[in-house]
Amino acid sequence: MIYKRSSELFTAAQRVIPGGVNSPVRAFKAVGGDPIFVKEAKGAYLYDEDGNRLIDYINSWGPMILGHAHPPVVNAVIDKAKKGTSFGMPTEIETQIAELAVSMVPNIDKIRFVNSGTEACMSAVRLARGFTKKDKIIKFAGCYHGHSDSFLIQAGSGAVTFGSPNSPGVTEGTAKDTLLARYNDLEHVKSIIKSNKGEIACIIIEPVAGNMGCIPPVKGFLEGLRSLCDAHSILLIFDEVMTGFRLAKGGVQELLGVDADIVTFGKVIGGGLPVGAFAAREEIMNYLAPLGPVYQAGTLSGNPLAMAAGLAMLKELNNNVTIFDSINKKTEYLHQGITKVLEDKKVVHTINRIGSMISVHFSENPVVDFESAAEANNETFKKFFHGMLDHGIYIAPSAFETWFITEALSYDDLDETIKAISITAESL
Ligand code: KE4
Repeated sequence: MIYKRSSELFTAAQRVIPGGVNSPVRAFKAVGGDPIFVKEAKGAYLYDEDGNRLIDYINSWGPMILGHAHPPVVNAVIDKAKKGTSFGMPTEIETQIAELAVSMVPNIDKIRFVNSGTEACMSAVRLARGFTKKDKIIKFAGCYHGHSDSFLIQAGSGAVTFGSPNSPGVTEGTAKDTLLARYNDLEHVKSIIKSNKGEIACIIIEPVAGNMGCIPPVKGFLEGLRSLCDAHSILLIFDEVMTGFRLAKGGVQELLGVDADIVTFGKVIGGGLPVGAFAAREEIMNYLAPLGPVYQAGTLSGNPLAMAAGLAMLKELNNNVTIFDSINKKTEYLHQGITKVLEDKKVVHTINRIGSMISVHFSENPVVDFESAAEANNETFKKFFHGMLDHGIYIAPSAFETWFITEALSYDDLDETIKAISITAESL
């Protein structure tokens, strides 16, 4: 593959944008080489600035569950834009998408829209602290809840990709209120709660982790967290920015049958436009301004274009729930294909998968938490990434990410992907 034009554009971008990107994980720093500049995308395919067609397994890090430029979403945005792009006033469409989201997701009565997953998680923690009148939070090493100060302690995704899971700029004062636990380790959570009796406002977790690769919760883990939260008056926050409206219509709460107190959303809920949201039962949400004392605001929150994209997306999913089964079957097919070719080539690996989230780890051990994810062979991953790219397959440029499957993928696309893996595996 030739990427001459992308490299030229990257050189120009670096002069005026730090690192040439507006989000670090796009920079290919972890895998080497210059990032690909995309010109346009349709369905399962990206078309880059050099005219290459790539099969996309990032899908904007999750939102494009129905494929790029999905007509109902695009048309909704076009129609809405003709009537104005932002008002800073309430609009009917905000109520429409709120009603639909509340009808799709268990345990939520009210929802507040913001502009990113970071904003949703940051606001959810502030709300939990305000509601419980306690300061400390528990997060899990390797989980990523966006770049708000409280979360950049052993964070996953781009933070760990660049070896800065604890970012400079986060004060000791902030860091001291963030307690760090091991994912899938209930005993560790119990010991932290014991050492901080009466001080913990919430536990925030990716109920299926996606920012250290895909790591599902072991049986009983989420249920154990629910019991601990009930016993100690701690709010359980499910960060479903990645899993929401992807792993099931009602997200992980529906899929695994464990109730959260607050749920955060992003990605799919915006249909590719900047939307985040957080939701809970009425008793909690009514603590938010202008009703209650917990302040949270945003000039572009509930932006009509973003709401139009999100509403069109949620309607598609709500009206065709067979999509979830179809996309899960495609992911299972891909899993089986990858396993076969990597075993044939005797490549040491382990694959984690749940629903339409899947990740390949070049490790002989099970990957169940951040520590075991970090043990995987990153050099092998780099070769794997570039080998796939050379064959027109675009996966996340980091070993600490999940592959995002889109319904737009055909089985021919999956076969092409598996074939590319088979060829790439020869040089691993
Ligand atoms: P944003 O602020 O990036 O919209 O959402 C933050 C966030 C919160 N919670 C979870 C579970 C998330 O996965 C994310 C963001 N995901 C990463 C990809 N793993 C965003 C990619 C990027 O930083 O560019």
